Amino acid sequence: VESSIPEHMREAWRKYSPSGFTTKDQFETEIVRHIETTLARSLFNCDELAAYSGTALAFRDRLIMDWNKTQQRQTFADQKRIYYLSLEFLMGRALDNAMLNVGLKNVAKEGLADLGFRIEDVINQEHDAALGNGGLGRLAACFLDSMASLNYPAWGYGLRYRYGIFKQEIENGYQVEIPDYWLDFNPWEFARHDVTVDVQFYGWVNKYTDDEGKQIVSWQDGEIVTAVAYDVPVPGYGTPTVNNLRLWSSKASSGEFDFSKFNSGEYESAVADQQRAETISAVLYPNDNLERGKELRLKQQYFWCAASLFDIVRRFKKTNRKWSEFPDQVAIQLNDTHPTLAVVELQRILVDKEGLEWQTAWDIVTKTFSYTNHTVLPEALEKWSVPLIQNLLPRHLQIIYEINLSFLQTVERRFPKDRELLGRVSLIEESQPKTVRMAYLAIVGSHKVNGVAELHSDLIKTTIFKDFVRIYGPDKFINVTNGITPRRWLHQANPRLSELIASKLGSYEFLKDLTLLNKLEPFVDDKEFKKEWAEIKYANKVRLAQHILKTTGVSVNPKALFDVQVKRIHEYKRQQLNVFGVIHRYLAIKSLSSEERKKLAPRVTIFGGKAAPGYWMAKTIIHLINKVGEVINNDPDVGDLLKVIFLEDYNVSKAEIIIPASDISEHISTAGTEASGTSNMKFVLNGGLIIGTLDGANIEITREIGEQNVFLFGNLSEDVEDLRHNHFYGDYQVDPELQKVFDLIKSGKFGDEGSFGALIGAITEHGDYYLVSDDFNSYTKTQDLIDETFKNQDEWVTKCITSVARMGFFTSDRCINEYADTIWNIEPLDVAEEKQVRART
Ligand code: RUG
Repeated sequence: VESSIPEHMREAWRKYSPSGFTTKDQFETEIVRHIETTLARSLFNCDELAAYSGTALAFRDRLIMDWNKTQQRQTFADQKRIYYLSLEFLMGRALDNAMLNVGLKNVAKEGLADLGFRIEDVINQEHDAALGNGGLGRLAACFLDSMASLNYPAWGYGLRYRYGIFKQEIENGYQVEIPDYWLDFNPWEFARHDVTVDVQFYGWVNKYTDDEGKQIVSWQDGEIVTAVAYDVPVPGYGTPTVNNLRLWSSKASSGEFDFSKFNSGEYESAVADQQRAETISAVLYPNDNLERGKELRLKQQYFWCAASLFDIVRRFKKTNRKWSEFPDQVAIQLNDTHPTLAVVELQRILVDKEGLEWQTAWDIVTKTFSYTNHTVLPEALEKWSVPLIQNLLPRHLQIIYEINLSFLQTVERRFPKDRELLGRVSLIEESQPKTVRMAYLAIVGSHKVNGVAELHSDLIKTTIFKDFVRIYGPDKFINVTNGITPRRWLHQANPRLSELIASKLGSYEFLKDLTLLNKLEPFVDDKEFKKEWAEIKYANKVRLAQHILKTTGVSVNPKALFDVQVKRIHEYKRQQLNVFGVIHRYLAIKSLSSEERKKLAPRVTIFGGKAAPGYWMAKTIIHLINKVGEVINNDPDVGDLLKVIFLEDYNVSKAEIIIPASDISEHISTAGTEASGTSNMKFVLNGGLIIGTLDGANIEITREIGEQNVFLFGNLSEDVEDLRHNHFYGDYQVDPELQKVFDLIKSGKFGDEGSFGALIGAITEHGDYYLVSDDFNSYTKTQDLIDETFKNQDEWVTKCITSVARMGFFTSDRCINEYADTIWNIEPLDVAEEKQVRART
């Protein structure tokens, strides 16, 4: 490398290279230095935010050193890397995670106490990095943690949105969206102003033959926007590996506004270009499981794919290898279809820029990419309008057509008599306007396609991608069941439970090998252990009750059963089923005498989650929950027997408080609609039980922990189609108990009969697509069973402990190892030597 220091001068570097703090005194020195010099504050004006900043900077220094070494080690090792392309990374807070992964949280706790701060207050100052909508983005974050913890040479690539997912406020029961500007002070990112890529849009394609008779294709003119890299360190747990997450930010390629316009007084148009460029990475699209086909979104996708591909190719070219070796050095995972243009972009680079033959290039492309599908919902499957692509990316559209032609020719040769098949699998849908089916493009451009839970992987093979299984054979389509990182979702979120488990297992090794949890099972009869277990759950519930009181003003009894449903609000996730169940319970309470009421099990039903701003039905569900809460929480007949809470602005850091406090959580999607779900795993790992349908990962969770430990209900996915048909053509009637709930809503008891009427109408008049009525009886009966079971606390705790002991499978470490072995073909890097060096120092 040209800019590196000559060998004979490196000694000084090595001598003075900082080694980072390890003791409390060193930590205090670092934090005070940062507060006084970096932040220019002093002990006279050091508030909690300054203490957070100082602590974060001290830990950041440590991470940077490991990060630099990791990058050097990976470069020297020169082995295959995995690049994880995701438009969303829902990272949450970084400080607590960094402290735990580095293993110095206690040092920080004591050091901060000496300096006058409680570590919890300091941690709470951090703004969540919320660059994602829900499960898909959080999965990407768990994967980064696992890839680093397992020492895989891995990079994440994403967009550095200036605004993450909006903040949700509830006003008069309605969701209100507030922009989430999160970059005021972000010590976890490093602007690499020297790492930039110019990305082209619009323009036209010039095809000509050069003097040597070679076909040249050149994409000309249009608009250039510059991508600037921002790097975020991703520390592994208990390892020196710190991987890199590279996020791209957009800026005008000229760098500045137009000075000549400025001088002539045209201030607005002088900055217009700059603003247009910056708009690309300005805001995360707030839709979960919904695609809307907007040009800016397509621009975001291409901007990010082009910058990432340029960067990956640049790194590969430094190794001076032949192009044929590209797939031996590079694996690229497409997280959903959002990065599918990367397939087209790599083909463009190889053919137009590097001069490879079409087929040679295409072989490299398909060996490099693999694609994860996360949904079968039609409204979430991306389709881009052909005229839109034609205008924005004219060369890419040509390449897509060429890929399609060659693919359809292959299909035709294999299935010569099946004309309809060609129409069905074509990458182009002959609609008005024509569209590009991005999932099909991703399949054709990849060597492996995976679903995210067994049922889901089976469903994609038998429904949306059935024809492709025929064409490519079944081996291309595999399942990798999702997982979660136990570092954040047990150790960080529930430190007391983690400590109790460690005390029984003898170490924290289970955080690296979650299957060790099975050693807990023999302790299910240990009275003292069970008592401590129950005490920890109770303490977590007290903490949540305090949060509820502070944020909603409602006082809840921590001894009641806490029933939680927190996730994005979506009709398929069926929060409406839950709230109808709540009203049913309310009616039941009201019908009892005060003596009979004493026998009931008190319950707190807790909801949380955001609705996409344009999703009216989802917003109406939020409104109904809040209105139902207002009535029930203020009804003296009900008292502690039932409380209904909607927690505002559900996000990763709130999940860390809510999940450990749950007794029962709800994963009640219509069978066949939730690809996996991952919060189901988090809740069980934290000693909560679940009520769920036979959908997504609920099925595998049940298999692992045992049917006796799960409250299952509802129709099966194989029956959904017939049931839906029956709603229109059979003698369909709404469940009579549900009808009573509807009658109460319609009476105006909860206000706003008009819009709530639409929620009811979806079920009574518009075919009940999500099978709310079909599953209602089974749902409420199962809730009654939960009440009964909860009364026997000893039996309940036994179920919880047994379940936790059997959750080893659901770590994202297992999941990442499966991707590495079956899809990426990559090996972890050996860090034993580095660990020894560290142990000696
Ligand atoms: O809805 C799915 C979840 O079931 C799944 O657990 C998660 C991670 O695999 O991805 C979610 N998802 C799907 N988010 N967006 C989509 C649309 O493709």
